[in-house]
Amino acid sequence: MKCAYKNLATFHTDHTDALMRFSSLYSENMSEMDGRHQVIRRQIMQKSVLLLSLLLFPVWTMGLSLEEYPLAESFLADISGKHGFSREQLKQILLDAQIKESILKAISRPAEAKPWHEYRHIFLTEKRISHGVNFWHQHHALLDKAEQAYGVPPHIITAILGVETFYGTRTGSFRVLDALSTLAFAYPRRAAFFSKELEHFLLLSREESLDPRQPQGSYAGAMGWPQFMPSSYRRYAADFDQDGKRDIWTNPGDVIASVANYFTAHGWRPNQPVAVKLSKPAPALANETLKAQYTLAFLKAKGLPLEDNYPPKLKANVFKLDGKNGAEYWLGFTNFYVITRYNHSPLYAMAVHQLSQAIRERFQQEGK
Ligand SMILES: [Ca+2]
Repeated sequence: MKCAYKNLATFHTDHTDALMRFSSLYSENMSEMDGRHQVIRRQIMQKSVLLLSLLLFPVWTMGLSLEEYPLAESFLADISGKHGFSREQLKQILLDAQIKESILKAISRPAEAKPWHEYRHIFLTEKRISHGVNFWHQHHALLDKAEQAYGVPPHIITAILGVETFYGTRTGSFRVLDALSTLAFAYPRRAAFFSKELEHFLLLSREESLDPRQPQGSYAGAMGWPQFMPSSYRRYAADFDQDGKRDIWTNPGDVIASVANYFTAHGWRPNQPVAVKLSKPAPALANETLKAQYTLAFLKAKGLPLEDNYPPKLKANVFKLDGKNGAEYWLGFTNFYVITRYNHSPLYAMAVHQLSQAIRERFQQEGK
C-alpha cells in the first residue's frame, strides 16, 4: 500500500508540475503586466491549478495487494479450503478490499476513560429521550410483538438502538469489507479477532445472498441499527417478518427481534429489575465483577441496606460509579449483566438502563 500511495503521489505531483509549468509560462508571457500584478496573477493561477488538479485527480483508494499483506494471503488459503469458497472468487473480493488509514487511526485512538457523570451526558440527552419515545410510538406493534415472543421489553430494545445508532440513523459509512480487511490484515494486535469476523462476514454474505462489497458499517465492521458484528449477526439476527431475509439495515421488525433475541440468548429475565441505586455507600461490598454473583440474602446479611422487597434468592452484585456528587453505589442484577454482553462496560449498561427508564417514563406520561 505504501508503495502504491508513493507512486500515486509522484504521479499526482508530476501532473501538478506540468500544469504549474504551463501556468507560469502563461503568466511570464504577460510582459505588459507589472511585477506586482504578475505575483498576484501567479498566486491565483497556482490556486486554480491546485483546484483543477484536485478535481481531475480525486483522493485515490487502492485495492488490497496480497503480496504486501501476508496475513491476507494466508487468510485466502485458509478460508477458501475451509468453507468451499471458490479461491478465485474469494481472491477477487479480497483484492477489492481497501486498507484504510482512517480505520487504523480510529481503532488506535486511546479509549478515554470518562467518569460516569460525564459518560452519562453523552447518552442521557433530551434529544435521545424524545427520539426514543417517538421510536416506540412508531414501532409500537413490533415492539409489543417482540416482547411477547422474546420477553424483552420495548424500552430496553429502544434504548439499545438509541445508544448504538441513534435509532438507526447513524449506522456507519465504512464498507464492512474494508473495515474487517484493514483490521484483519494491517492491524496485527487484533488480527486474530478480526480475521475471524471477516470469515463470519464472508459466510454471512453467502448465507444472506449479500454482495460482500456492499454492506456498510462502523470502522470496526459493526452493522445495521443494532451494530452487530458478523458473528453476532449470524448467531442472533432474526427474520421477524419471515420474508427469508434477516435485514438489520432497513427492516425495523427484523432489527427489533434481533436485539430481543440477542438479549434472550444471553439470559435476559423478563420482569426482573436491572439495577437500583443504594441509599447508603457500600465500599466494602463494591467490586468490579459484572456478574450478579451474590444472593440478596447474602448481601443483606453483610449489612447492605435494601429498601425494596426483592426475593432473597435474587442475585446481584454491588458496584461503584463516579457520580457528579461523589461515589454512587449500585446493585446490578442479572439483567444488568446481560446488558454488558452487548458491550462489556458497566458505564454502557448503566447508560442503556437509565435511557430506557427515561424513555419509559416519558412514554407512560404521554399515554395518560
Ligand atoms: Ca425479514
